[in-house]
Amino acid sequence: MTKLVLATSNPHKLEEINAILDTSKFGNISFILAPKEFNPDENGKTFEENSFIKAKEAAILTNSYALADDTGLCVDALNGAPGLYSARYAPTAEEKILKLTAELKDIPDKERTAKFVCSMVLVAPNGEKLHSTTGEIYGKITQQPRGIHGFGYDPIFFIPNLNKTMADLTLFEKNTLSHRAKALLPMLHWIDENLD
Ligand code: ITT
Repeated sequence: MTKLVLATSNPHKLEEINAILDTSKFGNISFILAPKEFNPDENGKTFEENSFIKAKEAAILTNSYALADDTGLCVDALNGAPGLYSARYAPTAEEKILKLTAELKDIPDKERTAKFVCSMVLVAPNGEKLHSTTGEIYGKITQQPRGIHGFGYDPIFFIPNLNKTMADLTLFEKNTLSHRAKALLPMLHWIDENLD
């Protein structure tokens, strides 16, 4: 059994990752949430730098292998914002959604393109970076939130070919196409091949 710490304070990420693991062939890999003291200073200049900062802090705190997920929503009409600042854009998910839809209120539908980016970094117990992966999904920002599933920005992230928002998708459906799943699967392969 390979046990790793998931370097996050966001329980939704653990839930999604555990659900991906449940339907994968990597039943030998499991994740536990980072301890309460986990409080990294996410001052990197890229998603990968922030992911590394988080993974390194969790690895050193727990003396274990640690995996971090740094995610952001990049909106083309806002030159990639909120991007790296997606978590700090507003205090709650509802406020983030209100602020973003207000900022985009005069932007026509065809210019509301956006992507979710997820950067995963795996770190050894001594803090050394071992591997990194990235996953992305393209969509559009809706005028109004819709859907009851998911978390964060999911209710305003529209996937045109499904005619659904990310929050219209069940956890299982989100996990077949999300930025997080696209970053996680190659990472699980790497862990399976390289860690005991
Ligand atoms: P950790 O840093 O502790 O992992 P966090 O929630 O702050 O938790 P991020 O910095 O990666 O994690 O997330 C940036 C923001 O994007 C934050 O507001 C999240 O709620 C949101 N977010 C992350 N993953 C998302 C997803 O799959 N769908 C929608 N929103 C997401």
